[in-house]
Amino acid sequence: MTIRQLVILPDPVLRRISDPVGPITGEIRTLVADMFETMYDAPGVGLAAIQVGVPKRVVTIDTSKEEGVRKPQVFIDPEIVWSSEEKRVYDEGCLSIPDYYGEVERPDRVRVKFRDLDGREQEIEADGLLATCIQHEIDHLNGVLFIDHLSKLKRDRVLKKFAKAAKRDAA
Ligand code: K2U
Ligand code: ZN
Repeated sequence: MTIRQLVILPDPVLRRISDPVGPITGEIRTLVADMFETMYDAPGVGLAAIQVGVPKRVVTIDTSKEEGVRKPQVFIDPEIVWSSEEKRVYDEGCLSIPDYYGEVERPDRVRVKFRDLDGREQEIEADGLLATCIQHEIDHLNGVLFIDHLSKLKRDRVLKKFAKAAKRDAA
């Protein structure tokens, strides 16, 4: 397994729309293993394949809070098939937008259809942190970032800050 490099804002790769996975190959299994290693190392509770530069609709999540207890979940070609009317606000962060947080309102509960790593069709209902995280990750698969849900003023401020940092790093 390998810890892969994270794609950081303003890299335009983050704006790509990821492709369906199709058959689950050995390459996809290696990608998933590397995504978990990268996610745990960050640390984070979720990761989309585009965040390690791979435009495939693959998401890894682990919302377990207990120290030393892991509950890894893989979502291949996930799609939200139902969202609750009730909303919930969460102070979100993003491994591709380090050290920046903002309040995002999303449906409190969602039903998600996906395939697991064995290719079996699954459907779950998520609430709490898992609901917020899976919506955040599926946004990534569609080239959407959590800052896109903030005000234009806040979004432009973040984009300017990260563009400046990228220019400084390139010099
Ligand atoms: O996609 C990512 O960048 C991973 C995020 C997923 C996430 C975003 C918002 C809300 C929940 C999860 C990272 O895990 S950000 C770090 C983090 C860790 C614990 C709770 C919230 C955010
Ligand atoms: Zn993110």
